[in-house]
Amino acid sequence: MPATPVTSASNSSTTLGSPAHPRVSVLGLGAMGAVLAGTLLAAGHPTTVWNRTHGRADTLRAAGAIEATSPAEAVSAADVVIVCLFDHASVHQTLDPIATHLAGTDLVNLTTTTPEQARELAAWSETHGIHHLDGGIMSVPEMIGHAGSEILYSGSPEVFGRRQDLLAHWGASTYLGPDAGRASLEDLAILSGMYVMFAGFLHGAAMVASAGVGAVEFAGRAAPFLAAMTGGLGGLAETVDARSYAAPGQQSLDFSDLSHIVRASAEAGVSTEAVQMVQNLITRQRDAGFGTEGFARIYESITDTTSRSHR
Ligand code: FVH
Repeated sequence: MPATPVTSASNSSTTLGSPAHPRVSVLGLGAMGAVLAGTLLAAGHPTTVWNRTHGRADTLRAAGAIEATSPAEAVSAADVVIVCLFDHASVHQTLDPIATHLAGTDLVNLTTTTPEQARELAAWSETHGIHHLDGGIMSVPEMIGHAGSEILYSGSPEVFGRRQDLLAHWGASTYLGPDAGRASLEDLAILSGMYVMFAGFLHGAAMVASAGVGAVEFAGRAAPFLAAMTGGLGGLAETVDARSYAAPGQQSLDFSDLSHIVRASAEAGVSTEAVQMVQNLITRQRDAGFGTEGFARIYESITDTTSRSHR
């Protein structure tokens, strides 16, 4: 949370923005919304905030933000409206009643939604004359405004162009094109990789626990190896883009067979689900005669949904 008060932000009727510091309103002061608002306030933007439950704006108010009593009041004081709520339903519950107030404003939705939900919000915005940009936050609140923070955007190129300087206060901004669903798609795709990796790590931790090894001790050995393995992602990606899996030097599917890991998991008395999921993807390709091809070939098991029932 910023410590710097914004002295110009004394009340909503007299606060004026400037080309360098347009007026912003942030709807939603959860863990992420509060940090997004605080960062803009610290950067000198006249900042109005609103949260469904009263009492979450105290620190921001003390730092110079204006607390609006309703979403309508909040957006009427803004050139740019930032939305960071729980989910797609809460976005509509908040914005639908104030669509007419939002007409003509730039709306940046940073709530995590599915790609189709982002496209739906883009269509809804267009119907109401609202300029919509969607964002996928690839950071946790502590990272916002610091090195390593990144937000993916897609939707209106005009909003991204107009508001690039403002967005830069939160971290690196990457614009992925006019399809409003693209930022969400890439956000959730990256998170898929993270969650499957975390599940694999926890699976390993459960295996070694059977020998009395603590998860912290295990993490000390697993983390460097897993970090080194991410260096192989580029090679996998090239193979997938070429759709040519017979690459010499790559680990074959026959070699990658996980039956020993599945068996060791059962012997350790833990669920085999996490590793069996990968084994199923491998088995489908080996059964189809591709055992000598590279591990990246399991991409075909993932994209060919028709063969799922044959495993
Ligand atoms: N926190 C994180 O690390 C991640 C990083 C990646 C992106 N996510 C997404 O950001 C959205 C907000 O996340 P958050 O961490 O701020 O979430 P909470 O702290 O749970 O705050 C939720 C806010 O939403 C308000 N809210 C919920 N339902 C409604 C509703 N029906 N109408 C209006 N507001 C609603 C809630 O208000 P209240 O409970 O205090 O009244 C909070 O302000 C989210 O999409 C993450 O996936 C964060």
